[in-house]
Amino acid sequence: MTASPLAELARLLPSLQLRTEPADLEHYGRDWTRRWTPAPLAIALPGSIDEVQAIVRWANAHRVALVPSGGRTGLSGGAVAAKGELVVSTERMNRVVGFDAADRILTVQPGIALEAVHNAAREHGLVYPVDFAARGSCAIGGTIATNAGGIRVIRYGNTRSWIAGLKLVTGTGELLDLNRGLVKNSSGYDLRQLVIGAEGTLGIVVEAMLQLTDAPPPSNVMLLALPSFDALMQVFEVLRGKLALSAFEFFTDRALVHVVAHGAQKPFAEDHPYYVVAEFDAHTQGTQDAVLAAFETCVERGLVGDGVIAQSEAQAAALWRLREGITESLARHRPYKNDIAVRIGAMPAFLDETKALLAREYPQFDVVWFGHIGDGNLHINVLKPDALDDAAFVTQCEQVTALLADALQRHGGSISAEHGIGLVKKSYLGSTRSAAEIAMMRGVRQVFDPNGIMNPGKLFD
Ligand code: 2HG
Ligand code: ZN
Repeated sequence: MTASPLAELARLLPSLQLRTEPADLEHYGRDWTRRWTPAPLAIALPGSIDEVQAIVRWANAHRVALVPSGGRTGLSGGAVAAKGELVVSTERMNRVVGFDAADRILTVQPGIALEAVHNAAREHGLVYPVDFAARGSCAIGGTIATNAGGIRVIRYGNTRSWIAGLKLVTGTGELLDLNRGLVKNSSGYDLRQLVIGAEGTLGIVVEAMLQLTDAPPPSNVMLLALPSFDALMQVFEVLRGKLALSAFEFFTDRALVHVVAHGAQKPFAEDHPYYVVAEFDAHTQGTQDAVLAAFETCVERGLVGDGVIAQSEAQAAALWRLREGITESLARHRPYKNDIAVRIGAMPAFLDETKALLAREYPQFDVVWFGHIGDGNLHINVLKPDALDDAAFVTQCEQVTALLADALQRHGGSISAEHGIGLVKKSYLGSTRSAAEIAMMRGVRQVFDPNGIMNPGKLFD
């Protein structure tokens, strides 16, 4: 690549912020996967939809690959730029565009952080219910690109359920205004839903209409220690029958070891194999009784080893930290991430089988399981042993993922639940989607992006 296409871009758009400093290439070229060496051509920080369109048209003319980039908190390599691409960062497009009270729609630019969306919604007495630990750093555009899930999917569903409309600059530079906030719109293909989860391969989301909803009633949190995964599933059944659950999250003893080593408070004197953080509405007089009844049922059936209910907001936050702090606590072990989904009913068999398989075939690995059990989503992090070099570790982890992919195929699951396919899971896409489906996805991509400039090499080659 010569410098001239970039010089041409600078000439075309004199007010466009373009960065080529090595520190910027390094910073914007990587995401939280940290596996690839960043090597972008340059970083563009457009400030308007017009600038994004002009960049895409320029990229088509010069066949320059573009990597749409938000908070780069992704765990599948979807925002990595390691092959001379132009990173198109939405960082400067981070404003609330407007609020429509009648429709309860907050319109935002794509670079706004999820937490800023939460705060803006709260100012209107409402909530945007998608939530997860990276809320302070991730950008809403990235959550749309991956159809992010998070901790309250059992009540609210994924990002997909909350996007009332979006504006997309397609791979040809066309601006599409999709769905425009309509609740009902039975007028053919819902292109908005195609874009959600497309990992930036169809275009760049330049504006989103977020559906807000009523703030939930006050909640409380309990932490339970459980003797087995089977018990955990039974506890889920009991609790969802007796309480209005908004989250049901789990982690294993290994996750607890790491999160405690990272500064969280050890919750119980004894060790237990499994733990659950359950959040539930706690606004009615009857809740206290229901909680006690649920807890008693679980104890009578021998399902619970120990338990605690938060007595204050600070305690609730401390219990949540045990779950939400896991990713950060594992980061220094350079974990290889797996983010799988199976139907809830298939989870015990999948977990028992794969946990035993991994312990037998890869005893050298510390494998940390945690995730969103209420919606069938398990995070399986394989930690790098100090003795193993990076390349050997990745090779072995890819064998682990191949085993998981095989088990997922048998159990009817998916190789990515909420993190996307990106670069990390690209070679396993065929274990989750049929050849016919992948061929159709390629066809769709061809329509939106005939020159293949949008995030090439992600999702599929
Ligand atoms: C979570 O649920 C995130 O905490 C991150 O999806 C999961 O680090 C992971 O593997
Ligand atoms: Zn998660």
